[in-house]
Amino acid sequence: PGNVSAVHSGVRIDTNGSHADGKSPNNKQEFMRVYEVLREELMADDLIAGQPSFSAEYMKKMLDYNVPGGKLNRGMAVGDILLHLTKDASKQQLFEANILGWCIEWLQAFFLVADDIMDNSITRRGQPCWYRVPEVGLVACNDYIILESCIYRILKKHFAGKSYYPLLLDFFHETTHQTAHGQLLDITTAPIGTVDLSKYTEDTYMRIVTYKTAFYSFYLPVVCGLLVGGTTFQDAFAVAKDICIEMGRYFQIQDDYLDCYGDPAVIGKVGTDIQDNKCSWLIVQALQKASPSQLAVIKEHYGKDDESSIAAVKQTYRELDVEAMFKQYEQESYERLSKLISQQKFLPEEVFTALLKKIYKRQK
Ligand code: GPP
Ligand code: MG
Ligand code: MG
Ligand code: MG
Repeated sequence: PGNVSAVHSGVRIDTNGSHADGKSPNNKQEFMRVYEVLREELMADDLIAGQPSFSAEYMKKMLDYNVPGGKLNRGMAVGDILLHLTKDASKQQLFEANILGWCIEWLQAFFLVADDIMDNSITRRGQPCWYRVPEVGLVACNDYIILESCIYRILKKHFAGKSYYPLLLDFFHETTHQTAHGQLLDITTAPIGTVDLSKYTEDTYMRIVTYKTAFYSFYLPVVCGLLVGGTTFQDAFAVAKDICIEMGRYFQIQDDYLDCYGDPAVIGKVGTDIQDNKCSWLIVQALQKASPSQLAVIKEHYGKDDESSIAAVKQTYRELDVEAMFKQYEQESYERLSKLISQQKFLPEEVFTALLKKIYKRQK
């Protein structure tokens, strides 16, 4: 055993019936090979292969630019979760987990191409945002539709025969619905040209981050791992949801922190939350502590796209030591999560501790 490989679109993937090596974690090289399999399958589609070559070439370039270049935390998590869930997962199951991992990376690519247009962002993953590539521009709107449609072609090809196929489809659709409504709240809390600081409440903030980030970034990977692993136990899903939502909130609060305090060379993107008028964790905290004169500075400068206004807001953050508030929140959040994880009895702790370890005190 171990030397029988299935050939998928010319790329060899080891999927024979023997067990995946439960001791070694899912590896990145293998995960990248699955990307190539999926991309080649998509490109071999009758419709796409029949297009004039410049169109097929555009598609391939668009996929390579937007799908594989991130940290791959979400995508790789599905296989990791499967391996933590069951020590005797088969290689075929690991392959399926990695395919679902890529579906989540495709979903993320769809969201990011769209989000960067809405946020008027500059760079993403160390390169210009896709819509800023000269020959792309607003064709990016069609591209994110194509990115989303790829998910359902991949799911159909690889999962249509599975008993959990309807559940998978429903989870991807439901997650898109949740994320889009989180995004709607994010955008409508920050209308261009008007700053209404009374909108920036803790409650609105928590709704934004729960819906725009937590479901697709944490709950969806865990659900995919559970389904491939054969879990149908409802209590396991309920526990996973609670923990993943808490972890997703923490993750987005880190994203808001890094938008202002992160190093663009490390995070691969330039922060725009202050000039974009965003309901960020930092401004919500600052507003709760600000003196009347600091409030006046924020009112005057928040949401203005010029360097001196951005600097004035950052100066107020420094005076209030918002950075220390974040560090304190980070510690409390880590402790709360660790407790939630150890208190539940339905799933192995490593399913969640491995996720948490990857993001705790992250710099990017
Ligand atoms: C992160 O917000 C949330 C998303 C990328 C989800 C977008 C959802 C859509 C339906 C388009 P962010 O703007 O803080 O992310 P970043 O800092 O990476 O731009
Ligand atoms: Mg953004
Ligand atoms: Mg955004
Ligand atoms: Mg952000």
